[in-house]
Amino acid sequence: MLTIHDKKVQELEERSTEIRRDLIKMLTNAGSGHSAGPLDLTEIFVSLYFHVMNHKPKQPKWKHRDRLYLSCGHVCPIQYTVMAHAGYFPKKELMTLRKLGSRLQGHPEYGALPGLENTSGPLGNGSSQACGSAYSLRMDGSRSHVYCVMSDGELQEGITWESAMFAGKYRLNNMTWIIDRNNIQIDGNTEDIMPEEPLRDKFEAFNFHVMEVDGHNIRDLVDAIGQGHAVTEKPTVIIAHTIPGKGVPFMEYDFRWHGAPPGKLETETSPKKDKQMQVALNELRTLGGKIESEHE
Ligand SMILES: Cc1ncc(C[n+]2csc(CCOP(=O)(O)OP(=O)(O)O)c2C)c(N)n1
Ligand SMILES: [Mg+2]
Repeated sequence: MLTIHDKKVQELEERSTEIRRDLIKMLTNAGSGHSAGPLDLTEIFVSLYFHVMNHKPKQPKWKHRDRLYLSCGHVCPIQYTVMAHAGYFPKKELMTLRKLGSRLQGHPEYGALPGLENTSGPLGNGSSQACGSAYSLRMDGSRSHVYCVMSDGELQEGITWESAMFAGKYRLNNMTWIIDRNNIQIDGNTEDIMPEEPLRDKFEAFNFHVMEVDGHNIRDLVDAIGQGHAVTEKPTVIIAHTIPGKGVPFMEYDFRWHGAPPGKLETETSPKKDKQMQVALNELRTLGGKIESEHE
């Protein structure tokens, strides 16, 4: 049974702040990349890698590991940052994001970096990759659990629903999907571009066990994941409600930060480009957590 103590929640909250700070620095240094999704997925990735998943960073191919399939590949800066903190590769490599020859490309490539389970970027594919993995692990009698992190924009891809149909039919109860329900996609708000609601009803119709949580509340996330483990005969989907750009107020709720790093976009409410990284780092202090340096 998956549980979490108050002290651990606090530790993971502090870790989340440190990770958001590293994210801001790496994105600014790269000069391109996505900000909104990675910032809002921080607690989800921190909970998975630092509490939920059974894995060994120094033995990335360990047979009994849980598997994490990232479907919306463009949010990989958060996965890279959390993996570096977890010990998969040196933290200093984060500064090579999107550079020529780097292992940390703008969309993840299977085989490039130890610990990645799949290649992603074309939206929608991760859910079917996760289904194949969950199905075959079950055939092997494995106790490993399969997680798939996906975005709400991906729910507009037909393949997502094909894989949902498969997961429902084969009752893949060794699989949990976590949807980043941040309500934005590349060009605007999801409900304006292609309405997705009622999501809960849709997933229930596909034979999923559905839960909804605040995607920034580590305790609620961990509890929901634990409840999902206990479900028999059905896959689980957790609709995680998040705030795009979470932690950096001038980015929050604004879809224009979907694909822009600090320093590359000026909005009515943002600081001037050259001040954005510093302002973002200062604002993150108010979220709490350990501060590595008073002078960036
Ligand atoms: C099949 C496919 N179509 C289009 C794209 C281009 N694209 C990349 S991200 C994105 C927005 C999708 O929305 P979401 O994943 O919810 O983005 P976020 O919440 O991170 O802003 C689009 C259309 C793509 N990567 N793959
Ligand atoms: Mg989205």
